[in-house]
Amino acid sequence: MEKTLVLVKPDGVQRGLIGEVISRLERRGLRLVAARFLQVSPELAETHYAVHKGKPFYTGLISYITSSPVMAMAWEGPDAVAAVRQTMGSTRPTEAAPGTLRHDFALQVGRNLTHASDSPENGEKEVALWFKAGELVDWKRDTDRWIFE
Ligand code: IDP
Ligand code: MG
Repeated sequence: MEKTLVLVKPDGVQRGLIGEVISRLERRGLRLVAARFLQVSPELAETHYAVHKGKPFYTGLISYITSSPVMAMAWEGPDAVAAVRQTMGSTRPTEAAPGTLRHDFALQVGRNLTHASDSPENGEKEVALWFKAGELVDWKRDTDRWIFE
């Protein structure tokens, strides 16, 4: 089953929106696999955002993600990566579709509430970066057959 990493970033945690994010992903039908509430170290932040190193917003991005705890989660489902990114909305909140998290709860790109993996390959990589194999729970829900075809 495809897996994706979701972070409720420091702004979402400070604003009390962890439950809102989880609730939307649950209602969508995705299955929670792992969760960890943590203060992100500069090392983890730099590895996670290595692809953005050198960009003008990089330094601000590292201070943003390390400024307060985050809620890190792994979710799974068919097309989990695309489904979660759709529920999050576009990177820039003013370009995010109405009804998405970033539209409904954010205004600026530097405070856009969530992270979600952008490809199945990165989903695998990021879940492995944030969680040890033993922290991923392999389970079935009674509702799975009504959500997964
Ligand atoms: P994504 O989070 O939608 O995948 P990316 O392009 O991977 O977007 O950028 C990672 C994060 O970096 C964004 O979510 C946002 O927090 C931040 N970011 C991206 N572009 C800018 C910018 O132009 N100014 C400030 N922050 C930015
Ligand atoms: Mg990204």
